[in-house]
Parts: sequence; C-alpha cells; structure tokens
Amino acid sequence: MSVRLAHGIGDPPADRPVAAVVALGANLGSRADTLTAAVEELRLLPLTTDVRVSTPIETVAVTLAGEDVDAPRYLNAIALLRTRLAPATLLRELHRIEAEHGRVRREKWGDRTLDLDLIAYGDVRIEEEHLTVPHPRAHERDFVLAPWLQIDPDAEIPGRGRVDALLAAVRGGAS
Ligand code: PH2
Ligand code: MG
Ligand code: MG
Repeated sequence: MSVRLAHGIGDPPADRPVAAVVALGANLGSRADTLTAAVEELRLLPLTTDVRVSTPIETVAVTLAGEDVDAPRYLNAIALLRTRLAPATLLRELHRIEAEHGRVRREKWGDRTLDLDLIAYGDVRIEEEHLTVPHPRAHERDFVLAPWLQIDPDAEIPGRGRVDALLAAVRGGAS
C-alpha cells in the first residue's frame, strides 16, 4: 500500500504506528499563532494519530556563536505523534508545513518563522545525508529536552539515555 500525499507517493508506510517526536520552534512573526497552526497541520497528516503537544516555552536564541540574547526569542514546543508515515515521508511533510509558513532556508541556525525538526522516530536510527535520527543535537538542547520532559516524563533518546538525565546534565554543565 502506498500513501498519496501532497507531493506524490511516499515511502511505504510502517506496518504499525511508531511514536515520533517533532520539535517546533519560531522566533519571527506571530510565534504562538504559527505554532498553533503547525500543530493543526500535524493533526491533519495522513496515517497519523494521537498528536500531543507541550506548552510552548520562550527560549533565548542559540546561534553558531552560542546564546544570543539580542536575537528575537524563540517559542519552542514538542509534539508527540503516532504515525505510520515513513521517516523520509514525515520529514518531507514537515518541510512542506515549514514552507507554508514562509520558512526560507538562508543561513544555518538563522532566525525563522517556523522550524520543525524530526527528533526521534521510535527506536529507529537513521544516518542519511538529509536525515539523522535521533536528531544529532537534541540531547544537548535545553529547548528540546525541557518541553519533551513536560509531556513524557519517561522519555528516552535512543543511544543517549533518559531525557530527564540529559536535561540535568545540560543544566548542570551550564552553571
Ligand atoms: N533552533 C535552531 C537554532 N537555535 N534556539 C532556540 N532557542 N530554539 C530553537 O528552536 C533554535 C535555536 C536551529 O534549528
Ligand atoms: Mg532546528
Ligand atoms: Mg530544522
């Protein structure tokens, strides 16, 4: 069976639903409205159910040079979903939603209206040119770990450990 999506036919769907984790971030425009709209888009994805979202948190922008207190602040949230969409198909849908919200890919880690990152896809590990899962920096990002812990106190990053321990390490290391 294949699934017809907005941009054609995706990879074959998974046999059973997988718990996927998506990080949402926005630091330009009407950030809260954008995140709300993006979550609605996630709920509309085919083969996807049980979308749960953390409360958005406001965070200082992390740039290639470190935290930038002068840059527009982000709203960050985490969405958990159950999906049979294949990882590459899900990623393509995330990019489509970003584009619909005016996302332009200019500079790495630059300001953006909407960023949707695939953080984890069940226990699956993927290392491909355009997709690394779990996300290679999720374990060191307070703005990913804190909202994730909020909706899943027992969350783990495959190969990295429990999210509560990772968050404690990030915060301990920063003080
Ligand atoms: N995303 C980035 C770069 N920096 N900083 C914060 N606070 N939140 C983000 O979501 C974020 C960031 C690249 O994806
Ligand atoms: Mg990102
Ligand atoms: Mg991204």
